[in-house]
Amino acid sequence: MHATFAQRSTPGVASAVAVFEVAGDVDAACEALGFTAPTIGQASLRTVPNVDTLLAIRPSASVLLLTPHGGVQVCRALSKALLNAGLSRSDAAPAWPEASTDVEARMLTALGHARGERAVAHLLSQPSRWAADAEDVPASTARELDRLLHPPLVVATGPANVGKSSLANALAGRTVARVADRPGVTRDAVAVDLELDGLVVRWLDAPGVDLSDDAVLAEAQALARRAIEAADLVIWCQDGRADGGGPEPGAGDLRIATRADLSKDAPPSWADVSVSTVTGRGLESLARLVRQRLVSDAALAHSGAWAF
Ligand SMILES: Nc1nc2c(ncn2[C@@H]2O[C@H](COP(=O)(O)OP(=O)(O)OP(=O)(O)O)[C@@H](O)[C@H]2O)c(=O)[nH]1
Ligand SMILES: [Mg+2]
Repeated sequence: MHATFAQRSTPGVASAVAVFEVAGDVDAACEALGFTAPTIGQASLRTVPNVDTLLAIRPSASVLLLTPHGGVQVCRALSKALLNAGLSRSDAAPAWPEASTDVEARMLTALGHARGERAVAHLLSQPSRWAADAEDVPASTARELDRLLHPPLVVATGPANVGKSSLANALAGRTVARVADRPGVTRDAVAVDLELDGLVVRWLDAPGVDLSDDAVLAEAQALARRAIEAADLVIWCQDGRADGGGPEPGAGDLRIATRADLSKDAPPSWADVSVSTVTGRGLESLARLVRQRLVSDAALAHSGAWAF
């Protein structure tokens, strides 16, 4: 069968209705999809099994417009049904002669942009899952897996002079932010892409939250607060020896006790992990915790097909 399809409405964006255009051998395409082709020049209600009941409009012999409900999941399911029926995507990636399926071609294109060990491994496993008609991963899992391709924003915040910038440098393995033993060193937040436990994240090293000595710093803090609102994960950093007690309840999604080498005591009970940028202690655990909070072990272990 020679038939192609393209989603004409914006993929990945929910709307009242979506529009898919099928071109080529429309009769064979409809048969493969499990319904009778509409008469040329007419619009009829049709049901794509397990997907949706939709309006099928046939303006000419070789063109069919399908207008399902516009939810993201419905569109994904229809794309999958069209691929399974033997149609190829005309809006697919550039040609990959070595690809034997449309999904493989899309995977090769995605691979070209993918960064991070886990993104690559997960993309490589998709064509066989699609070929085996594996169930779709649930929407919540897809949202986590999408972070493998679109680096999530992580903001490190906390009091001044506790080692936030030193942490960014230690995780990056190079100097990305200035460090000094006095509060207020970081002004404008410094952003760096880091691979943490196989996941690339955009790490933002924010200025200390507890200083208000000048207008420039106050402005930098206001910008950082906006970044925190948009963040996928907020990391609260505080010196593990803090006498004033632990962080306020709700400070950060993950709480780190810093400068662990300076304390002989057990890590404070408020901390999810205790780190030292001098000895390297806790850095690997921190990387794993960050990755797990953003892309859970359960999402990575899900055997379903991911519409990457
Ligand atoms: N002993 C020890 N010192 C550290 C550690 N991490 C950072 N420091 C020191 O702590 C001081 C402050 O470090 P920064 O990384 O600049 O702290 P910051 O939180 O970014 O500070 P601001 O940008 O001013 O908010 C510096 O003198 C660092 O060398 C650590 O793990 N152990
Ligand atoms: Mg700093």
